[in-house]
Amino acid sequence: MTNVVQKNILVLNGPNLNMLGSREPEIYGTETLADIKDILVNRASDYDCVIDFRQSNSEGELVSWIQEARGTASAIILNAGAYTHTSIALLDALQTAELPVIEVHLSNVFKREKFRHTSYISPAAVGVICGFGAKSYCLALDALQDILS
Ligand code: DHK
Repeated sequence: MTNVVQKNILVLNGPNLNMLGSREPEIYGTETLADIKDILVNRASDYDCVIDFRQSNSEGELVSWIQEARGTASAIILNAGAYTHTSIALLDALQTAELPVIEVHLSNVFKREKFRHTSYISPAAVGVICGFGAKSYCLALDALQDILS
């Protein structure tokens, strides 16, 4: 008998990502956050994964969700939006979570303004995926299959 262990993947989205679809579509694409959730949930059905997909504009709420993930989630996929470039609080929370973290961005931040080239959260991440639009999230989920197996 095979023992299938289901993995809970917490997918966190930071500020302004609730505006996807209408927000600077030439940079972020035309898919909404709901579209991205659907794509990811669909992809997760190929794996033994459950997706818990959330968005907040509040740094504190994101910190609380990361704290709660310890002991309940198997891994975190995080697009921290602009907090990527500012938040020591998110870095501290991620380092305490003791979970594999994949940092994702829709856009290629390295092709953009210099302030987007710095990430405060990368030191807590296994890896960073950026520039592939909604597919960045799928690539993160793919990467986690190897990490979690
Ligand atoms: C999303 C944001 O909201 C920006 O603040 C980041 C990131 C880039 C993204 O590409 O998904 O700089």
